[in-house]
Amino acid sequence: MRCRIVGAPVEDGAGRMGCEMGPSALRTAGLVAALRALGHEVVDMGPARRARLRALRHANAALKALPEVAAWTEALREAAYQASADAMPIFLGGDHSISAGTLSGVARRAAENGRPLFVLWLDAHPDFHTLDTTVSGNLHGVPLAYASGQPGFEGYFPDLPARVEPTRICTFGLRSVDPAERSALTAAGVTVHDMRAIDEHGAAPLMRDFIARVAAADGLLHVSLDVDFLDPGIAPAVGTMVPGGATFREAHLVMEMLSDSGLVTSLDLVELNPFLDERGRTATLLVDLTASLLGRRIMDRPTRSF
Ligand code: 5AB
Ligand code: MN
Ligand code: MN
Ligand code: MN
Repeated sequence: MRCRIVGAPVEDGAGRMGCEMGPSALRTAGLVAALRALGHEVVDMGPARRARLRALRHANAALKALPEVAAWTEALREAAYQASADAMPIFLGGDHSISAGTLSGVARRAAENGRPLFVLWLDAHPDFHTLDTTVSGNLHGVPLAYASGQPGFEGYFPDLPARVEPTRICTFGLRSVDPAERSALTAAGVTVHDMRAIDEHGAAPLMRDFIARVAAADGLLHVSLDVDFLDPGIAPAVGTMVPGGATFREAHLVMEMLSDSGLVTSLDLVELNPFLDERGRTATLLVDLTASLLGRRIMDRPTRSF
């Protein structure tokens, strides 16, 4: 497979600084070499560049860095559209606001190719706020709402070339959902596999069902991996620690099942804050998870699943 690495050194959407260093840390942790060792052709596109800022005023006074995030969304939408023409793009965040751009770019590509786009959102949070409902004003909390066409972004974020159908989104690992997000997720018909569901059923059957749906629809699959999907005990490099996240093996199992499915067509690695890491262990874990997603196996064959 051909992978295109796209740097998205963005931290305007997060509540604290540091995510801008994410792409460097992932490169330092050996992302490119790990993918090449698996036999993939890797093209490093270097960092995307923000589009021009426009003055924007909004009634929600809490909003932070709206012009910056809107301009990044515009640039990353274009980068994602281009990079997905002939390869699997891997976007190195940057905070999660980058997914407003990456998702809208791959959604346009999918629409032009006549393929339904599915999204697996691996995160402690659904990031389903609109510009009107966010209380913190941190725009890494809105990308999924924007990309799936929730109201209130018109005139602020770039117009959506194609929206992600909310019923084709599966959020996985949630354990911090704000009241406005809860009602909006339900109304939109987004699948929610929260941490309780993972505890009760295990990650495997939930993933198997979702993968089967994507396969049955001949869909494309975008995976968005927020570091806080992982338990902070194994992934300390996050701005907001939410206890009770996915374990090391749960996370690898998700990646291994996705790898076996052969369905994943694009990937975000987001919210890594290297300033908060411990001797690179979170960056290294993200590289290892990406390797599992792209074919690294314990044995030289898929493990038999029952
Ligand atoms: B992340 C919160 N819902 O709106 C908000 O890390 C958290 O990309 C957003 O998932 C977390 O600020 C955004 C409380
Ligand atoms: Mn997130
Ligand atoms: Mn999160
Ligand atoms: Mn975060």
